Amino acid sequence: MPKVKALPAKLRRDLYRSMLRLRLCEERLVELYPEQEMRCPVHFSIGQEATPVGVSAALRPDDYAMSGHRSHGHYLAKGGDMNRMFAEFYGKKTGCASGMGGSMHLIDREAGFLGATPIVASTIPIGVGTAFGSKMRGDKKVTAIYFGDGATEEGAFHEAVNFAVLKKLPVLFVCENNLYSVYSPLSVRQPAGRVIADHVRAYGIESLQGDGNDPEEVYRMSMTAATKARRGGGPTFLEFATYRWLEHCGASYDNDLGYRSKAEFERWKKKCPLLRSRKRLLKDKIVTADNLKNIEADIRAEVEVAVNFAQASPFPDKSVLFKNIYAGSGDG
Ligand SMILES: Cc1ncc(C[n+]2csc(CCOP(=O)(O)OP(=O)(O)O)c2C)c(N)n1
Ligand SMILES: [Mg+2]
Repeated sequence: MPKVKALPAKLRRDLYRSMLRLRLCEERLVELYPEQEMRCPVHFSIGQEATPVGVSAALRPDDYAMSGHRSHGHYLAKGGDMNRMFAEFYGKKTGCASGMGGSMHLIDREAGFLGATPIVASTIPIGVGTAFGSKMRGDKKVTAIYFGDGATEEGAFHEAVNFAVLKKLPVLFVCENNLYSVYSPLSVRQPAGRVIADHVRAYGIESLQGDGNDPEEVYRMSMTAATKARRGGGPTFLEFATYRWLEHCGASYDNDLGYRSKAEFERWKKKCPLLRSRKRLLKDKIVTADNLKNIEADIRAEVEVAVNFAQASPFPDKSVLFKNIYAGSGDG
């Protein structure tokens, strides 16, 4: 591989910090979830932090992003409010979806995070619509749409890619390929030997694969794609290889179920995006051990503020229960 120029030190440090923020948020969530005060299903992305962080660093604050059921990292990395995220987990009025949505319905319009819904692939055409709007307005904004390998098996994905290519829309299709859809590995879902990125290329879209556990690689690829999109060059499909550590849904490990091997799990744990980044930053003298400690302490304090905010917030009033269920039934 040709040698690439190193990224600026500050950016490399920021990428690490941002990943640690996602990790510590979710680790705190793992501790608190069994208390049963948060009653929404939760899909963790521990192990998958590098992709949202690398993509978001390539986006501008007013660019857009959308996601699905596993969206904490996508929301936070795009600038979503941490206090309001925890409040949403607790079903509180101060939550980012007013406590009505839970973990799978995060939204922060001010941060450009236009929403997440758990119907697999459902936000892909919506994100393409957003990008279509940007193109019509000429506002130079880019939309990043996150989804898993499983979502590429949905019809909505294929229609959306075709339309984005046809209209040359400013979209980053970001596929986090973690090898599984719930307990089903790719081998029982797609023909042997298929590479998702190759398959999708047939639509006439630039389609690339990258290391989804390396925030710097994700950043470089996303930056190239975002710059192209902003200049009118159309969409890019980015397939990032990564791995979820915890069970599909919930705060436990589920390796005892036998749907994936211990050896595979251990192999991916060694590729922990934080571990690798930390090693590289120390080796390149971008940070010291003391810097790392301070970064961690700062983030832990921020997370505690968010948890306290959420716990101290009131529940929504019962009168809102039937609002926002059908168009026109709520406040907007
Ligand atoms: C249309 C639809 N079908 C099935 C489900 C149930 N379901 C929820 S998450 C999930 C797995 C999706 O896998 P993938 O897209 O690879 O995302 P990952 O969970 O691996 O991040 C499934 C099948 C759903 N929510 N929506
Ligand atoms: Mg998957």
